[in-house]
Amino acid sequence: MTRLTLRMDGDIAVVTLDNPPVNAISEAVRKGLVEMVDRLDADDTVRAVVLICAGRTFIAGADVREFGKTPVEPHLPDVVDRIEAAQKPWVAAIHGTALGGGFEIAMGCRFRVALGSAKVGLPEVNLGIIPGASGTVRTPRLAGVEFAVDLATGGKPVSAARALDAGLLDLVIGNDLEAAAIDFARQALDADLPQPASQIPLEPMPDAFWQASRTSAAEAGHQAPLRALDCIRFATEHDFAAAMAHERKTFLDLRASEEAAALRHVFFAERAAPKPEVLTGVEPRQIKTVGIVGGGTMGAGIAAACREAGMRIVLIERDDEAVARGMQNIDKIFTGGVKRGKLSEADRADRMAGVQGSTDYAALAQADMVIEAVFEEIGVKRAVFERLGHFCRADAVLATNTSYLDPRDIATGLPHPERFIGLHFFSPAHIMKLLEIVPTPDTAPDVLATGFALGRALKKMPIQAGICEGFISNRILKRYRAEAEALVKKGVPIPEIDAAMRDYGFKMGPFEAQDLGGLDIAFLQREGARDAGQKVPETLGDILMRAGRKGQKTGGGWYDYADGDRTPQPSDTTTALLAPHVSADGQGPSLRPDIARHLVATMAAEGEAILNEGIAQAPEDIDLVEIHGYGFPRWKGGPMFASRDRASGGAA
Ligand code: T1G
Repeated sequence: MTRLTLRMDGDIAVVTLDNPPVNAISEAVRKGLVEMVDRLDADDTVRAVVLICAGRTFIAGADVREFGKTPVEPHLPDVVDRIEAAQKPWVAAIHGTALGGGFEIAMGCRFRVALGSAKVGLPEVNLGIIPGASGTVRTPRLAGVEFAVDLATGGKPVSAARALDAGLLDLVIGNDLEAAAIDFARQALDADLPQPASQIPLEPMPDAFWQASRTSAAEAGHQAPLRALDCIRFATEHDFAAAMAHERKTFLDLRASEEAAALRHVFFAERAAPKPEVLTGVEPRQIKTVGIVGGGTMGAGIAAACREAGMRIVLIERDDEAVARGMQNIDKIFTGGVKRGKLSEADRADRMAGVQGSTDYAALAQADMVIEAVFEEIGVKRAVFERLGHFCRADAVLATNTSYLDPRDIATGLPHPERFIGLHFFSPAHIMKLLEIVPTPDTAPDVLATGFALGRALKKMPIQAGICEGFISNRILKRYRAEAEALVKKGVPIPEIDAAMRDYGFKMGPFEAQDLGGLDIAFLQREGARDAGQKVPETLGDILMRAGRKGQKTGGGWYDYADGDRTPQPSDTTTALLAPHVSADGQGPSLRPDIARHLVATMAAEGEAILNEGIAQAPEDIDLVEIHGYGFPRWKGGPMFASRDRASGGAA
């Protein structure tokens, strides 16, 4: 329920907007603001107006839920213009995040004051659109063209201090925002009012600036940043009215685009996934101390991520030397943060002070959760959990980080199996956001809720996955790679397949990625399955592995690599090795868009099977797994979204 309330503080009107959860600008808000301007303009007792918001934040933008619908008057640009033209000056009082249309409304006000903790920004490009209510026209007038280009094409909010420095704010306030804003308004009346933003002149910029800006805007991989840049440039070369018309036309064009639909799909999917409805009301267990068994790359990454979230860490390794190595691996991560300026030396020391290393499982006696990250072999894992079952509290959550093994096999014989769960992290675990949460049939609901709570605490994207080989992520990856190899067998050149997926928006194609990570990892999985008696067909990757071609680490895999150079070079050796398996009749797709469409449809087909088997809870979860686990381009929405027309039988 939207409320726009008015109270008078002497001759200053205080207008408070209350539209939970983030004061998004709905149709009712737009109408209410215009009515309020008319009302206060007509009231002679009012000399100035403070616009402030209730709840957690100033207006966080237009209501994204209205984007799929036909725009309804009053349109936001007109609301902003109406506020700017008000007879009494309006002062925006900002806390939280004034974003998108929220900041555009603030720029329509004559003044802007903010708490020091506030942020302002124009994140529209993250939704595949551009600011549509003067963000590309007023921002350069207030803060200069360069700052406006960074803000509108980068989509990242800036601190109140930076915004003040740039000229976007008039005052930064320590506390009591409303009282300070009222005082500011009263004092402002004693001086000449500044020009409205729309009347501040704009200087054209040299071509070189626009070329350089274009290059960096293009790095986003989709069109919105480039279109925002175009609107800012147009604003420097035309008058306000023409610039507003150009911005509006661009905004409406992008608002209807496939990329904007995809990015909205991802926006809502990312907010739904970490809070599954089935867990509503289920209280997670408190996690303050986390044990990590295994201090290798994965264990150290998980330890660093948990420590960064404020948890105490107990690292367990098999001997003192391994403990020392594990501690170093964790310290290296925090030292990296110091080198990148993210952490101070004191921060690093504080982080490490919260990490205890030991060879004695008794050190886990008080751990609330223990995550195992040891070698991917069933015997090794079972031995770890046998000891955990003995040394840990009965209510300690015990988790395996296995990628491929069946968690039920690992938990065999474990006392209190209800507290066991799979937590599949992705390497590097302190960076990759995807976390697959894999309950067994015995896992208690509050333990599942604890997995999700851990994911949220670590600022990851927690997605529930059922038990099958590879869960959601590696099962689709395996199918994707197999289909890419099938295209090679049909005569589609390896470099063309990789180029097709890069053109589609991936940072790397399937073969380049395998060379980077190493062909040996998947090869060992296949060999392990074969040793266990499973029928696993020979793959092209097996042929390369048996020829010693593991990828970059051996100077050659699918591609050749010159010494010290990581640039993939087409390989005659690989061509010769695979020639007996490549048909000459070239049945595969030849155009890159067709190659990409075929491989994305293959991922979606596997996703459909995963949904039908109940391994994934929703198609959105599958899209998020691919986006956050394997770099599927966000502006394509994920394989399920990208192939949705195909699934419904529509034109793809
Ligand atoms: N519209 C509708 N709902 C929104 C929303 C929005 N803009 N932003 C957030 N929500 C909901 C969200 O779905 C969730 O709902 C709850 O608020 C908390 O969000 C013309 C057209 C503001 C920094 O892009 O960046 O203005 O799941 O979990 O982590 O130029 O939300 O609880 O039911 O993310 O504290 C521009 C998008 C729009 C801002 C808060 N604005 N939002 O983060 O909470 S385009 C944006 C955010 C525009 C004009 C154009 C973040 C946040 P539920 P949350 P958070």
